[in-house]
Amino acid sequence: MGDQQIRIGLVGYKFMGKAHSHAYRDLPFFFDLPAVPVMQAISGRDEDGVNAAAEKLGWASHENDWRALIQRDDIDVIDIVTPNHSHAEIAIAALEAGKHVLCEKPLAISVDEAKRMLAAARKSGKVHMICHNYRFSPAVQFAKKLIREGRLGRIYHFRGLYLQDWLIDPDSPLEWRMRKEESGSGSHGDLASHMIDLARFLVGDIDEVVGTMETFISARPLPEQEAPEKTTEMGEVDVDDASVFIARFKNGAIGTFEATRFAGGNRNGNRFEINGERGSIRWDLESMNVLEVYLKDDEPGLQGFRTITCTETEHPYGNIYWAPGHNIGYEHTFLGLIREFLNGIATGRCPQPSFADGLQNQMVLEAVEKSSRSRQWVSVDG
Ligand code: 4PW
Repeated sequence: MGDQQIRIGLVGYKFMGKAHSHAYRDLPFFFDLPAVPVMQAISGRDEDGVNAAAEKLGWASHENDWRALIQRDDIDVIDIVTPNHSHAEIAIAALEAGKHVLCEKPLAISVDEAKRMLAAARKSGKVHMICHNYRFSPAVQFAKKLIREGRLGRIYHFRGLYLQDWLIDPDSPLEWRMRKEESGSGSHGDLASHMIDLARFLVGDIDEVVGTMETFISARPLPEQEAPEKTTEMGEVDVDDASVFIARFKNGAIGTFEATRFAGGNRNGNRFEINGERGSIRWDLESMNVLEVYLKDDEPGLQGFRTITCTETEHPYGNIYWAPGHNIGYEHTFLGLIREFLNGIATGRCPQPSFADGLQNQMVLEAVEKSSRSRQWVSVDG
């Protein structure tokens, strides 16, 4: 194990805070890292909440203001897991203070913000990465390998679905993910951004889009802390509940994307199918170790999708955790990503997906939003 330490400051501590904290804790258990992460400090506005999180998640200290975290000279990395509207301000301040930055997705709430974040990252010379963790599933990495090797030939189709159902109940209370001011968009930035990242990673850049977005339930009960006396008080949902779009890729492929929080029975169904001239592949997060592969050159009579569990030495990231054949889970996608981030800091190179990928992603998101308003095809590059 290397002697170098990388001291982390985490801003936020809820769902993604837990996922990132778990990764920092587990990485040294699995790997001989060139630089070991030290869980130095966590920040959050609520003293009781952040104190309890620091203790539970294993952080050495805590702050009540992210600005105090950034000012500390015993912190090398700022890791941002806060609501989307705060990403730009925190990331830019952190980069200007000389910190490396890992940021949750979507990078920002607008293309303009994302551009400013990338400019600050480039000016700082620091390592920057956006947390599109699903790239680091071994089956997705194996899909990339097959495509890179030309096993599917020319790609014709990308078909992506990201289906959740946690908002189907109209009594489900309003929270930041349903408020445009804080989230930028709804299922679009939250779920479609992951599909866009996988599509860009596996197929290539998107040229133009046409899409539509819908809000099925536009008023929801305010959460208890905002309406303690009147639990029936309602607040406005001003983001999409679902977004669908068609895309033309720069390499001539075409794609369809559907993101929704209203697909009953689908808790976290992140799926894609890719069809090429020589074969097809399919992946589903809910069976994330498996890649289904069809190769056109297979013997007649034996043709069809074969089910490959990507836990062998031949599968990138396949058996880096356990011995071949031993499955891994959702949490390992964060280990894979953060391992690349730490290696990037140790070696002075910026891993992908970087803020440049985050900006490209934001440009696709925003083009779909424009298309939904204008009902026209919109070019991603403007
Ligand atoms: O990656 C997914 C997110 O974009 C997550 O696992 C859950 O759904 C939490 O936020 C969204």
